[in-house]
Amino acid sequence: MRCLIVHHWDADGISSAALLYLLLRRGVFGEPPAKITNVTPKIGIYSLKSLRLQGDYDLVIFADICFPKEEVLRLKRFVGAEELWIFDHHVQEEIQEASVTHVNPIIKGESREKYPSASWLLAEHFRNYVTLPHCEFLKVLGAVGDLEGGIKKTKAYQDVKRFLDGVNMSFEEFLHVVELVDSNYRVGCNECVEDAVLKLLEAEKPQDVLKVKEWRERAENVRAEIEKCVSGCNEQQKQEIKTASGCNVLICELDTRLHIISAVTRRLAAANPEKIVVVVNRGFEMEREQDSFVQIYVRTHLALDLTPLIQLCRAKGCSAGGKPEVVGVVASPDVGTDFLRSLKEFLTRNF
Ligand SMILES: [Mn+2]
Repeated sequence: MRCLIVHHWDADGISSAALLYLLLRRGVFGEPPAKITNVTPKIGIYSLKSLRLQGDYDLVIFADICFPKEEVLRLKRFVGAEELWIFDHHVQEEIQEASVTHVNPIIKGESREKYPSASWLLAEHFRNYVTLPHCEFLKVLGAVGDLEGGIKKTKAYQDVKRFLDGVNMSFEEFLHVVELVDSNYRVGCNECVEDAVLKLLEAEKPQDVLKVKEWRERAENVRAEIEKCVSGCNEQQKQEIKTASGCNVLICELDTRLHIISAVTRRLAAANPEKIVVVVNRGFEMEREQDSFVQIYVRTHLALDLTPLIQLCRAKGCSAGGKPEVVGVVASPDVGTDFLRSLKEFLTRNF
């Protein structure tokens, strides 16, 4: 049996892929595979087109990422797989097809506190089959990766706390572990992300991650660039608009080659909890193509549901995804400027 894992590039995607290796090797999906490969789409581009695939597989598993039904089925046919599984917790349409199993309790109405990450979902889904300390580490790493400090407000935090006490690590130190794992995608390196899954399989406890020298160096550069962008936003002339119901929308423009828009948006939203924060990055370039894609992130601490934005973005030909409190968009250069205007109008009218 040969298995292909397609995973998101962030700490949750990486942890989920590593968890899948452990589960597969323990025979959770039938006889342990003779070959397991993991791939992530081109960082920042939510499209299957950007996957570099070779060879045939019997089983494909998606972790912490999903695509429209047609693309998922095309991939399955392309690699000749008989079976495909999806484990995700983002807001998406359910794929109902023979030989496709879509596991996403969030779209079935389950509470997001119960499933804060894809890693958590995997660990819970297979809890009766596998219990290893290593699984617990990966489960917690994905969840803290996705929610950071926000996890303290969820019920899941009890488990996180118990785990951290057990390995004798503070929450702040563990955030540093997340930062090191995330640095692999933030520098825009696909190979680094894919390799990080294998490195995590060797790291049995969080302290082992802190010793990985390349990750420490990457994280150092990333941290400096995030600080530069956040202070740049604070110094920029304030671009604010007001929505129909009186919310303030704060808009900030970045120019960075690193994939830090989500981190910068998170920081600005935390500093402006009464606003909807929109961050735009035009500095992000594809490696070969010269065209600049426009990345946009919207995040708010107001208890709003931003997911209707996803539909708007897709209708305008952009790729988009997210959760009620955060939506990420990639717009191709030709729709970039127009799209931004539509986005502002949409926010003004609907929030
Ligand atoms: Mn996730």
